[in-house]
Amino acid sequence: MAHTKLWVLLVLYVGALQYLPARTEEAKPEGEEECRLLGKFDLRGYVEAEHTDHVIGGMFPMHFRTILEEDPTSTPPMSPQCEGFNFRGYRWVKAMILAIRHINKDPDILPNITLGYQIYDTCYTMSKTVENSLAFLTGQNETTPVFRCSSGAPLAAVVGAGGSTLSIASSRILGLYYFPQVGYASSSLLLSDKYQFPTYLRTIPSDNVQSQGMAILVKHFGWKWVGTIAADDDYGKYGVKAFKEKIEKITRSGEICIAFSETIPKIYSRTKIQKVVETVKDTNATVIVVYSSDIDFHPLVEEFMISNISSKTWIASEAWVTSALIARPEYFPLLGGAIGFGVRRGHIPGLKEFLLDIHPGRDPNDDLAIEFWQSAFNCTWPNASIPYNTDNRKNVTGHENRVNFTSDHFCTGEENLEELNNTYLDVSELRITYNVYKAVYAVAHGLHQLDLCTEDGGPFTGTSSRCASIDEFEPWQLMYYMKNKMEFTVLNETVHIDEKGDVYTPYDILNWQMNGTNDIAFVNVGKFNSSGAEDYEFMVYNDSIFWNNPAAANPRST
Ligand code: TCR
Repeated sequence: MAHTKLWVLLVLYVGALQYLPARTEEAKPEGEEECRLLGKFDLRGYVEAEHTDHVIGGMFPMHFRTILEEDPTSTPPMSPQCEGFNFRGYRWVKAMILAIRHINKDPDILPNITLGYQIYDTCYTMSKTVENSLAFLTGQNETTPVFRCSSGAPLAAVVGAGGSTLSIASSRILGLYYFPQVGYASSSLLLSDKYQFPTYLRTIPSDNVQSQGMAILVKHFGWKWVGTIAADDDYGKYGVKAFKEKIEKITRSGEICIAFSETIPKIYSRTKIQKVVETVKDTNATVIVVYSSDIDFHPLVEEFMISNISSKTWIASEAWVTSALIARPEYFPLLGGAIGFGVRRGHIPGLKEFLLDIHPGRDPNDDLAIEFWQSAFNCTWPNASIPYNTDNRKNVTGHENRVNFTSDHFCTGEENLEELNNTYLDVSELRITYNVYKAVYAVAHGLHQLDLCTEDGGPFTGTSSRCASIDEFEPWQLMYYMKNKMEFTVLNETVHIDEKGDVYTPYDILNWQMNGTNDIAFVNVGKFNSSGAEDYEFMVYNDSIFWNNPAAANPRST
């Protein structure tokens, strides 16, 4: 019954985007307008919904961007295409799938239940994320089966959606129906507000903690002038805002001052980026905080390189501190010595083997595996319909303009994955990947609690047992269990998610150094542990830090 209600509400809510089902067309009462197709979803994703009791949804940035349409009003609206294969995002997807397999094999958690998954690509954009969220709720899309109706296994919860701005958008939709959502990377402070995001939980600490850590770090080293650069999103802007507030809180007035505050545009604009570069060139401040994802920061780094910026000390936010996109030896003259905060790291047994278990020849419909292979080995898979390495952005620094670029040699399928030196296979810094794994376990734990409900012990009035049945429950009933008693153990770590959906795990303080093999090493130079309040633990080993300036010493940013 409630499903029908949900369905009706959604059709009303998403009228503009919805492909109304044939059912409505058949029963067209006299005088009622015929339903027309207004737009199309094109959600390339993974489904493993056969023989599963419950499905967990996932949203991951498997691509970096969507291709902007030249003139979107001359054709019916179509979902934009994506480009720029994201190896790191793909590793997160694999971690989710592996977590589900581990849970299915584990006799201690949901013993008689098989979980499946439905994973969509957000392409790191808002529009795709909103599409995905609507598809999760309605089961309506062009390429994957309907699963939220009586026939298929129901969707229990959603894991995702990557960046904060995307999680906020999807959470506003999922929250309407009290649909549980567990984030693995969205750390914006905004998401702790349960009035706005009642069903959002996460396995990454809020940036309230990281910003406090950065402020303490700046004070610890006695820097007076600090510049800030933020990505133009809910992560960057709120992170920097919290950093400034924390500085005010822990220092006397005038002890630490903000030299400048810049933002990195969300849509590539060389002019706007060059303005940031000018500011950095002109400033006397030697310490600069950058709160941004690696994807957004990268074009600015390219532009800094062209301008030969050096001798700055960069304070890195967690989203770029260990990113392979940014931590490249050629950027070391600019960014070497950076000090940043990394969330807790973990080891996932069997992940490496699972990552290696991929081949484009296995399933001709596995577009992502084919695209992975093409991008990893710079080759074209015979008869593949997926373009390789396209870049439709205009005037991008460091790239020649490449549209529909094809490699001049074919992939043989014999390429050696183990020799691939690429972030996909790098399991040495599993931080967000580990959070993904924990997020899937959080959902499974919630389901397990729901299943353990015993007669009279349940909270739901109106049913004889006061329990929800694992075979047929509503999303808000699962949410009850995910809000209460969220303490569970994953890979020997006890995870506790509080009533605001937040976790508090310690940060490693990392410093970029060059190791003997001409690679960047993220050297652990300290620890920060806090719940955002006054009592915290902060420790840095000053002597272990590499400073990237001619004096090789703590810079005086005066
Ligand atoms: N929070 C960012 C997104 C993000 C991220 C990452 C993206 C974080 N860490 C690592 C890629 C890789 C932390 C947000 O938007 O909330």
